Amino acid sequence: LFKTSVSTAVFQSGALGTTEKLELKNLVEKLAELGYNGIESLPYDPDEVDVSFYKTLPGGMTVSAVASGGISFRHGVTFLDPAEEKRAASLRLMKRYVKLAYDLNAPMVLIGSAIGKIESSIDRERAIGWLVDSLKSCSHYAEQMNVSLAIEPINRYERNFLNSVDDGLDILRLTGAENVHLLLDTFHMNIEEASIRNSIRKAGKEVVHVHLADSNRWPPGFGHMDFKSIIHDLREIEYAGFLSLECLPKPDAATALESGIRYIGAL
Ligand code: LER
Ligand code: MN
Repeated sequence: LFKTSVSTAVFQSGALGTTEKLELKNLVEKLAELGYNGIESLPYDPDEVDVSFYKTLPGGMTVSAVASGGISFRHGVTFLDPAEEKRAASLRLMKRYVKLAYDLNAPMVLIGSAIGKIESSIDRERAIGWLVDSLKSCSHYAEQMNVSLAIEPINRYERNFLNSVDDGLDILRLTGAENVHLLLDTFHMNIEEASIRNSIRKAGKEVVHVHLADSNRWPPGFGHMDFKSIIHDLREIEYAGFLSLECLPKPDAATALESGIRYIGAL
């Protein structure tokens, strides 16, 4: 049986373009009641997080991961910003997310949209060099706190490189850090991977976190992806992390939460 969690992105207006908003307190109570094992926190700013709240979660829930998307969509900076001071700002922020993960006893920081895009004025190799340098710097910092980093391949409509598992594995190779791994998001995989099965097998032990959403980014079961097969493949690679629901709050937030865990549990 896999551990399950839900990303607060599902309920925050702004993230994922969603409009529904649930009070965090109500959300965690609902998650515990439904039998989830954890919550994935997506704080817009690490300093705004009430650490004590996350330390006393109901039902023995833990923080499955801290997501760092706020770096780009709240603070407007990324690892690949052409302006050096903005790249430096994104790195400083990322380290605050790492410290937050440590404070919340979360095993990892998720690095997705904070990576940014390669601007047309910037040479690709140079941009990848910036990314790798930032990841190395973060990984050294995170290592001291026993926190891992999970890089997320994101589909081509949101990012103009690092879209597939192969691309992610390339970045891991270039970074060469023991605590930098991969986050696989089934929604992005459905768009980018030639074979989800082969990509999961190829990623193997590098998979440390999984985002679940169906082909239309609704909860699993509302689109046309074969989750039975995905779950089978994750078992085969002996995946031991969380299956974390990161979907649109469709058909509505309560149904997304309820059907999410029911569907996963039945597979
Ligand atoms: C974040 O985990 C993600 O999947 C992105 O699509 C959000 O922009
Ligand atoms: Mn995701």
